[in-house]
Amino acid sequence: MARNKIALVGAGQIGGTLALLAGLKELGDIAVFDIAEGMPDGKALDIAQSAPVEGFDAKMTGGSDYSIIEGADVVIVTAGVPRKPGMSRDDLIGINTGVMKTVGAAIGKYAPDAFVIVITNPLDVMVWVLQQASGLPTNKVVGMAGVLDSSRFRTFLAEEFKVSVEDVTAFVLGGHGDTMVPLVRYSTVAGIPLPDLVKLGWTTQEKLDAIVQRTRDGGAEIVKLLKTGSAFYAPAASAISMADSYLKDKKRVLPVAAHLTGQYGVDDLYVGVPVVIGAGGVERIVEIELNADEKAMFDNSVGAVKTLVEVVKKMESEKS
Ligand code: A3D
Repeated sequence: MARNKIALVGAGQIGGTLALLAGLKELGDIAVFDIAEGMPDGKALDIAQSAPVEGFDAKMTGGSDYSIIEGADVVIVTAGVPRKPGMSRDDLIGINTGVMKTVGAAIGKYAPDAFVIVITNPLDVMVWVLQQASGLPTNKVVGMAGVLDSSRFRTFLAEEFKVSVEDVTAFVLGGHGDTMVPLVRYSTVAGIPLPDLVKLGWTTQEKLDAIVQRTRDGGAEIVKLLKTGSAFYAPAASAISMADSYLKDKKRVLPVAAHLTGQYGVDDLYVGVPVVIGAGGVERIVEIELNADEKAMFDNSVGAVKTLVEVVKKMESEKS
């Protein structure tokens, strides 16, 4: 049986980490594309030379011709520009919309059967643009944000409770931005919901509120420290877990930016919700009931995504 093929469009900080992780986990052969000539070839060669030491088999190819992504089973897109200190994710919209259109068209041409994971910001809008440009079905095109946001939430909670990160589950809904909705009552330590842990005296409501806020600001905290770019290790690990669930038909329930057609009262937008990822791509969208407060936060987040989609539509109509 031939190995799976994973194509990475964008070979920067996240792209390089994705290539290394996909190799270490033996997800398949890896093709790395970037417009910066030589760089994807160099990274592919460097990672290939780590394989004998680490003991994995994967063919690594790099290049600046889109034909190298041909026939990919999974495509992960990080092409574009990241944030610098003082910039919001939304400031990237002008440049990255154009990049998504080009990349989407190339995926439609060379890898029309792939499962596509977009990471480029502003995430929820960029995945919408890329899906349209690619012509791929909406269940095969998703955005990575929720796995990262909930992993940040889990990290902070595990630190607060002094328990293993493995025993903390967290639930984050909504767009990837300052309006994301970490759902406290659906987040647990070994199945015990966070509000019960407050009652048990494990933490206080004030500390929990501070952790929720730190999760919302998780990306900015790292941008401020790095000074020259944004987070890349955890974003790469998060996207790899989504690719793994698709390639192995694991049917994991993961929060991803998925195309909604009426669920949660949202139509034709990509927003972060829990979904089942298996061999069919997004196989099911999990629609949970929200209380009034959660619904208000979710609607606010959806409103922020909708505003950005309108900005893109206006930009495009002014061009034509
Ligand atoms: P970076 O290291 O700059 O890599 C981006 C790469 O894209 C560079 O190597 C560029 O040469 C390349 N590129 C630019 N234009 C094109 C093009 N037209 N075609 C192909 N490649 C191109 O950035 P990064 O890897 O740190 O981040 C990549 C993206 O992910 C940015 O938009 C970030 O904002 C975003 N990001 C998203 C999250 C989410 O959770 C959604 C987290 C972290 C970063």
